[in-house]
Parts: sequence; C-alpha cells; structure tokens
Amino acid sequence: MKEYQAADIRNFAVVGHASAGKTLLCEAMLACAGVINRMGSIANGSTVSDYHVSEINRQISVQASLLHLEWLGKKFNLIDCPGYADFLSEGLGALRVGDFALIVVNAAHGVGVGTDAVWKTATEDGIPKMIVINGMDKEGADFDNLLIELRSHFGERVFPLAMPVNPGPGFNQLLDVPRSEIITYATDKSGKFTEAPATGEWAERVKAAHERLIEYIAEADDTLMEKWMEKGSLTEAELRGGLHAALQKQSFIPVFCTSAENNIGVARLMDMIAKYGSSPVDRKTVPALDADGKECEVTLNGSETVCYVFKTMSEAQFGELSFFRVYSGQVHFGSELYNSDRRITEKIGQIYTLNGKTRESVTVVNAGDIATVVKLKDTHTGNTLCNPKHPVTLPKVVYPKPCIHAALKNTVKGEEEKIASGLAALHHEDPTFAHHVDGELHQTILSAQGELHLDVIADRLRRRFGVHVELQEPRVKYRETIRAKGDSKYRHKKQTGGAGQFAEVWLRVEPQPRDTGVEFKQTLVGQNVDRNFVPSVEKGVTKACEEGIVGGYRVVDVKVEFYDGKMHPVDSKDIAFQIAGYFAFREAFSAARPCMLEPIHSIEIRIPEDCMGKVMGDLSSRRGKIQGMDVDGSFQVIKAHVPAKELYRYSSTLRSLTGGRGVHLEDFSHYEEMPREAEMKLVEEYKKHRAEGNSHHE
Ligand SMILES: Nc1nc2c(ncn2[C@@H]2O[C@H](COP(=O)(O)OP(=O)(O)OP(=O)(O)O)[C@@H](O)[C@H]2O)c(=O)[nH]1
Ligand SMILES: [Mg+2]
Repeated sequence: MKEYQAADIRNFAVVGHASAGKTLLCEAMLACAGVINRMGSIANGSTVSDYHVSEINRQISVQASLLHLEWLGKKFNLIDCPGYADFLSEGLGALRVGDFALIVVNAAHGVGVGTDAVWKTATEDGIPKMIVINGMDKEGADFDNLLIELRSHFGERVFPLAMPVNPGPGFNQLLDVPRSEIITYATDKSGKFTEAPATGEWAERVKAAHERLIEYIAEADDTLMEKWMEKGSLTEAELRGGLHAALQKQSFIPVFCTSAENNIGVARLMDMIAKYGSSPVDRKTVPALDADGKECEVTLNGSETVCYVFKTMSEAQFGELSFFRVYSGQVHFGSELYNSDRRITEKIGQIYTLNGKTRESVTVVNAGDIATVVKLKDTHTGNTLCNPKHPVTLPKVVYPKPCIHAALKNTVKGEEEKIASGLAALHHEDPTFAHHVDGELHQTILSAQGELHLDVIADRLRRRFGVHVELQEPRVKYRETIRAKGDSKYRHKKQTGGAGQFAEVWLRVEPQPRDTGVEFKQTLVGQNVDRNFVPSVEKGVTKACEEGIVGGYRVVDVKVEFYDGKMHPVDSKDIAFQIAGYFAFREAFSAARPCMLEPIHSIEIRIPEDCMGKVMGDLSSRRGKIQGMDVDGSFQVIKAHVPAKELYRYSSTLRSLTGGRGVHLEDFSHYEEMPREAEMKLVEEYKKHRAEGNSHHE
C-alpha cells in the first residue's frame, strides 16, 4: 500500500437524507477508480459498503462504511453514511473527521429532513459542503426546480458546476461549467466519457455561468479580485486556480449532478474533488485540551501523534476494529499510544485500510489519513490516542439523546449475564443507544434513535452474542393519586396461637400538587401510641404506596398524616404497626376518590408541509394536544403533548405517514389524570392479574 502525504488525501463524508443514492454513488466511484470491476447493486445486496446483514436485509445503510480509492494521484477516504433518521448519528463521526461533506440529494425527492440535519452538522463542524443531485435519470427529474429548492434552503450561493443536458431516463450528458464542455458518458456503467466544447444554447449558458463563477472566485481571493476589477474578467487558468479557495471559503456551494445507477457524472465529480476538494492541509490545526485541561492546538505537521477514534465496530472476521483519523504525527504498527480519555496505554496492532469488508494491511499511517486498527484493549468511540509523553484530548462528538424505548425480553432463562455484557459491548460501539434495568417496571429498557435502530440492536445481540431476545412494548409508568381527603382507623389484631399482634393506626390522607411525591407526617399528641412505632407505620405506608392500590402503580402526590392510634402493652410491636399502617393507608386512600395518572411526553415533529393534514389527524387520534406550530424552511415543526402510551413505535407511524420524510423527538413532560375509560381498563387488568395469583406487574 502506498503512503500518502496530507496534501494528497481527500477525506470526506458522503451524507444526506435516506435513499438519496449515497451508497450507490460510492460504488460508482469505486468502479471508476478500478477498485471493483463492476458495480454491485442495492437490490442484490452486493455493494461494497452495505455488506452487513442488517443492511442487506433492509436494503438501507445502517453503519458508516470506510472506503478508499486513488484518483488522479489522490487518495480518497470516503465514508458512506446512512441517511435513515435512526442512523444519522453515524454520520456525526464521519463529518468530524472529514475535510468536507458530500451531500447527496435525491433528484426525485429533493431536500429532506436528513439533508437539513447533515447540512447543519457540517456547518457546525466548519467543513465545506458540496452538493450532488443524484438520480438525474429518474422520470421527471427537474434540475431547475431542484436548484430553486436548494437555494431556498441553503441560500443563493448554491451554484451548479454541472448541469444535466438530457435529464430523465437515458440521461448521459452534462455541461461541465468550469471547462465549458459537454461531457457524454458511456451507457455501460463504466464511467467513461468523451468531451466536446459547449455550443449553441449551452455555450450561452456556460458563458453566463462563468461570469457568476468569476465573481465568486474573485470574492475569495484578493489578488484575483484586483485582476478582475482591472480587466473585467479572469483567464480560464486563473478561474481554476481560484476554485479551491472559493470552495474552502464557501463563497459558493457547488452543485453536481449524477446518476449513480448508471455511473453518469461521477468521474468528473471525482476530478473536481481530486483537483479542488479540501485536504487535511486546509485544516492544519484543530482545537484540543492538554493534560491540565487547558486549551491547545494540534497541528498537522506537529511531531507528536494525535488521533481521534470516530467509530468502533466488532466484526466476526476481524474482532474489534477502531476507526481513527491521524491529526498529527504518524501511527505505526507495533507502537504504543496513550488513550487520554481512558488513561490507558494501547499497543497498536495490525493497521488496515478498508473497502467495506475488504481490508488491506498497512504499516504506517501519516497525519491527515484515516485507517483502522484491530483489537485495542479498551478504546471506544470518541477517544483520543496520542503520544504517552504528550497527552491531549480532542473534543468529542456529541450524540443525540436516545428517545425511543422498548423493553427487551429474554425468552430463554439463564442468559441474563450474556445479555448484559452484550449490551455493554454494543453500547461502547454505538453510543447513540442506552440500556438500563428498570427496577419499577421489572424490565430491561433499551433506548435508541428510532424503532429500526432498536430492531438492529436486538438483531446484533442475537447474532453476535447468541442470546434469545425479543422487543416488547415497555410498560408505562402510570401513577395513582387521590382527588379528595380520606381517613382510616385501622385495627390489626392477631391473637390466635403464639405471640399476639395488636396495633391501631389512625391516619388521614389529602391530595398534594403534581410532582410532590408522598409526604409522611406524624402529628401524634398524648401517649396512645409509642413514638417508636412511627417508623413502623411509615414503612407500612411506603410499602402500600410502592405497590399501588387501585391499579398496582406507584402512589404519588399525597400527604399522609398519622395522627393517633392505639397499642397493647404486650402485643404491640413493629410488625403489627407496619401491617396496620399498610392497611390504614389503603383504606384512607380508597376513600379519597383515587384516580390514575399517565405520563405525557412532549414531542417535536418535523415534516414537509404537504403531510400536515395526515399527521395532525393521526395526532388527534392519539389524544395529542398541540402546543405550537412553526415553519422552518419548507418544513413544519409541530410541538405537542401526547400520552406516552400512544407513542410506542410512533417513528414508524410517522415514517409511513410522510413517506420517510418526517422525524420526531420525544421526552417525558409531566403526569396527567387519565380518561376514565382508559383508567377502568387498567384497573380491570390489575384485578385479573391479582386474581390469577400474581402479586405485582411482573
Ligand atoms: N434511478 C436511480 N436509482 C438510484 C440511483 N442511485 C440510487 N438509486 C436507487 O435508490 C435506492 C437507494 O440507493 P442507496 O444507494 O442505497 O441510497 P443511500 O442514500 O445510500 O440510502 P441510505 O444509506 O439507506 O440512506 C436503491 O434502490 C438504488 O438502486 C440513481 O442514480 N438512479
Ligand atoms: Mg447507503
């Protein structure tokens, strides 16, 4: 494997909304560069980057895939990222280590919520963006309208460097703006093309485009600006010379168009990337923290090694793989590096460059390059590896909080430990999901970015750890409370056989404001009850509150006042007062107009305008209450309160309501009294459950 210097490397993330054609575009690039002889297809599951079982089965990308190729003497490290909302976070690491973002837009669907999301991240990461409109061969692909849409989303500086001459089925000709040529591609998917000068109408169009392009280029370079002011024009050579700087400064956002399916427009896009695209040299320094937590900089030509691990993945054939980018120094096979996040030393074993599952061994990786290393001990996504003598930490990618939940049920006893360690290993690879055992629900709860993400995690658990698990609807944390005051004078007496038990507890309950929990107070006067028994009564009350009274759910927002009672000189004891406290509370509670509360989530939905009607209708059928509506570009943002119960698998619903164009976020908001009917149903279920001899919701 050749060694590459930073200026000859092009690191980029291929990102965008779901199904834009990112994976196929990468496949076409690999074919152009001769990495593969012929292109694979999504339908056959034969592309280089979508090689995981979960990707082949679902025909979508689930993992970011690292690919590489050489074009015009430059090494491209391209990272093909998933576009599905559930897996968009895979792109966050890729955008962090990329020097620019190649944003792919589906010619038939236009800008999607995923396009907006990756645009935002690339902007936050401060890397230039290039747009590719892919699928120009599709029926009705309308380039001019797409350009209008892109400009309305991303600004007037969106500017085409290529235009389709014959869009729609049969598409194989493009106008190459910088070269003023019409490029005609072979229709055999080889990516080969012939060039001819633009003539007639196209010559006019390219002339106009050049004038605009010259302005953009002059804006980014003072000397070119002066020349332009002087002569009113720039030479072809000057124009091309200024392209790189103009792209870096994003004085315009270039748009290309392709048909990845037929390998049209891809080769010239690669030429542009090789000649004018960002290299690591364009980001010579990155911020970091030194060993004392002080801000410092890591420089590309520094002598100390600094790498960022942007992904880890376990593969049957390799074991643990850590994907890293070198920001400074070199990484050698056999060297030792310090993981400054986990404070351990790691020995660098075999280093590989990847093309999906195909690996190639290398012995050294230079600053600016991206590669993978196998079997590090305890290095996870987001960690920095550096010289042990000069520890620094690079800022970590912040992943979105997982907000979609499901319960994990193991269907075969005795696998609990294997499941727990499997989940821990998976979480280290994929920090965008979380898991915990919920003591109240008696369930293992998985939280992820979406339902598909949950399914994929369950799949991985089964396949990699050989356990038997199923996803279930998580139980809802209903609550019980009261709407009125209640009172009880409960006597517990047991005088048959052995030692007797006697206790009498008088207590009152009254409702409290939401979210105040249970307050227990004693207001005993006189000596009817020994104060020693107060903790016993409280214990009994607490037990009753935890168990629930009407529906088996935890009691909240109640004040309990233990104000009097009776005792017996011999038979009164701790256990007797616990029992009396327990039943006194149940009695008082039952007399105080009990009711059930349900958790309400606040959700934020982002959808294209034309889906409003369907989504609003569906929300009202879920007892949703609209809190606000907003417009963000061509998207509508709806905020609403919806009962948690009604939100199970909502992201799938939203996906089907919007044809994959809508996304939502949800979070717990508050508790509310339930509708009577729903409450009755829960109470009935609980009664039945108890009648069957079960004590609790297990
Ligand atoms: N007609 C046509 N179809 C295309 C083109 N590019 C991709 N497709 C098809 O569109 C579908 C999605 O393509 P992918 O390459 O998987 O898209 P993606 O952007 O990688 O999708 P995700 O990674 O799942 O977000 C597949 O069925 C492709 O065959 C194209 O240029 N023209
Ligand atoms: Mg893909």
